Amino acid sequence: MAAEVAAATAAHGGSFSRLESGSGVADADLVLTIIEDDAGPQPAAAPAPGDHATTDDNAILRGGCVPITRDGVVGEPEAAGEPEADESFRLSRDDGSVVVEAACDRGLLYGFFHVVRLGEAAFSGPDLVERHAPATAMRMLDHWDNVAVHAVMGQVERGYAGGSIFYDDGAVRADLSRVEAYARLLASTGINRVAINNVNVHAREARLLTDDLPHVARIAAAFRPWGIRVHLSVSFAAPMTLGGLDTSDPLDPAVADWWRDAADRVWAQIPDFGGFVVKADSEGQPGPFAYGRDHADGANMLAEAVAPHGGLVHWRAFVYDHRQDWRDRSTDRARAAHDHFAPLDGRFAENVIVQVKYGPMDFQVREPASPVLAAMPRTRVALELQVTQEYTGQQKHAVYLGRQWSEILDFDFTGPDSDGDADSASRIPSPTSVAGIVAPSGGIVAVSNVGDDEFWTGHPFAQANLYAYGRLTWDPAADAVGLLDEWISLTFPGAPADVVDALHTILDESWETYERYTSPLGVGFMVRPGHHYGPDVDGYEYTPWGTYHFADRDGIGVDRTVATGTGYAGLYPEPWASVYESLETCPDELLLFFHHVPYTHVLRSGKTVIQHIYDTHFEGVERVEEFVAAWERVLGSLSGDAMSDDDAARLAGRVSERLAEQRRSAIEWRDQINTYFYRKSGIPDEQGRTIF
Ligand code: GCW
Repeated sequence: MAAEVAAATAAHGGSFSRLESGSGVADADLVLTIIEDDAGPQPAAAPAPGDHATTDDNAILRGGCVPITRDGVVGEPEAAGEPEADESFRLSRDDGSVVVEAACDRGLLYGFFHVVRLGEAAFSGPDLVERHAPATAMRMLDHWDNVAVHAVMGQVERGYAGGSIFYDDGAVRADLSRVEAYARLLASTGINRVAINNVNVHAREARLLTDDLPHVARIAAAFRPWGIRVHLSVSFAAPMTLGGLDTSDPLDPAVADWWRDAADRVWAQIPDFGGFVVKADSEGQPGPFAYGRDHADGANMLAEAVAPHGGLVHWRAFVYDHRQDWRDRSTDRARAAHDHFAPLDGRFAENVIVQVKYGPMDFQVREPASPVLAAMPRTRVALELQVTQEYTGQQKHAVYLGRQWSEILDFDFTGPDSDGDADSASRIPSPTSVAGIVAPSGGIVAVSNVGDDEFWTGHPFAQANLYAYGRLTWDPAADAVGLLDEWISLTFPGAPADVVDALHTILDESWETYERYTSPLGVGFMVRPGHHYGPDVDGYEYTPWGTYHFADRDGIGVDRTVATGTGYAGLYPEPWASVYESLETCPDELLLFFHHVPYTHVLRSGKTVIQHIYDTHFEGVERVEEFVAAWERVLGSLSGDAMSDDDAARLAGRVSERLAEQRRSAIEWRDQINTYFYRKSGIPDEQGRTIF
């Protein structure tokens, strides 16, 4: 296979330069040839049709239009808001021969990865013809990487996999070979946009937009052959800090001019640049509020600057008062994004995407879907997920998040009993589900979990999250455990059945396991302030951050009802507003998010709240102990044909060390949570287990 791919590579300006390695497909089974068809412009060094076909070919890629060359020259500019260049492909199998056809080279790329993913299975089974297309054109990863090492956050904010793959020693890396490999890796999952710096834009990082542009252009060149566009996070105060103006008022013409010039300079160097990501008036970042303007004023001014280039503005909806008074029971952080953004629906420019975290708080292990997603039908909205495990074990704990994301993507705003569930057969999400709302609109974004760590993600199993995230952006209806299967078979090709079983034992329900031993019933947080790792029940209880549980001797939970609480439940469309409002219908797993209840309140499961807390915390630790045992049982089976002894030893060492920490941490969570609530409530565990 390698020779044919290499030949195709030359024709496509290097696009396929590395596809042959690590595909896991035996040489004899896959011979690739790219045959140009009539659609679209031909690449400069296009092979003649059939050039690389050989008589024993049994897989052929056909494709044509190449809208963007390796140097970033855009063939046909895409109008803002138009669908992206066609990324779809057609796969047909006829008597064991597989043909992938696509109108554009990106479709070919995805078709190629599809065949690699299927492996031997691509060539067996009945004849078929399938068309594959991504559910959304916007499949993005945001890096929270800093150029410089930040005093408190380190280099990568909420990064748990070492330093940045983009920057080193205060500058863009001279050697971007790791970024090239990363680009291939992301493309194989379906990602097509990457923001390369932290949304908290510090002084050094602000200059990526100006002084560092030639280096940003190098990063863009590394991503380009893989169909991935680069975006930058920018500071709203840049006209002042970089431009020397005395204001960054979005309605001041000098400010708008400054941004227009800045955008012109970016696109002059990077013709396929994606656009700007903005965190404004949030957690101390500058924004339009300082000038009495609102988020639409701010976003639209930037949108106008990037519009001539087909650029986008991702404007984050993560806006809340992080200096609130805990004594003030009327302020509810959960309401904030809705209160700020819903009234602005219809005012945002067409090339603004309002980027909304999946829940109303902050990437907790369990939150209801953000009502903002359903509240802005005249605005392009994107869903924001967090692949980096800030609140879900920081890549020390094995926590597979694919299940959580599937649940969020499937959440249907028309109600729990409607038939509007994402239809996995047709792969078309219900238009009223989260996936259905964002797919034709702003798409899906997530915070990356990758760093310069030798396993990319710190915990080797956290790679499964990166993989599943990309795959879910392409197909939000994909089965999350099925994606885990894919990841296991691609990452550990040929692994013996006991290893595969152990990986499933550990990962399949690891999200629920993590939920069990940490904060209960949707109440969230209870983590140590600042770094957010490990338990601290009252860590945030009397702080300005707005993340409270209100536990006292009688009960726990936040009253977010319309009748007696903050009114948050009423921000949902019916029937959810009523479902969440009522104690009878509120789902158990979100009970303490919506209600303050006595410890003796009986859940729909039949257990009291306090007994549920005890039981889940004991069970959570027991499950982690099963993870440890499952891993120990297969340590001797890791090395084999597909993994050298050295690789197996490195993998075993890293995973064992992380599992030991997960076990220690889970016990710490169990004992602190159980003890805290036992002491508050005075109610003993029905089973008389040890509580301190
Ligand atoms: O979850 C919080 C994090 C911050 C982060 C912020 C955000 C980049 O603790 O580190 O800042 O969210 O999403 O902007």
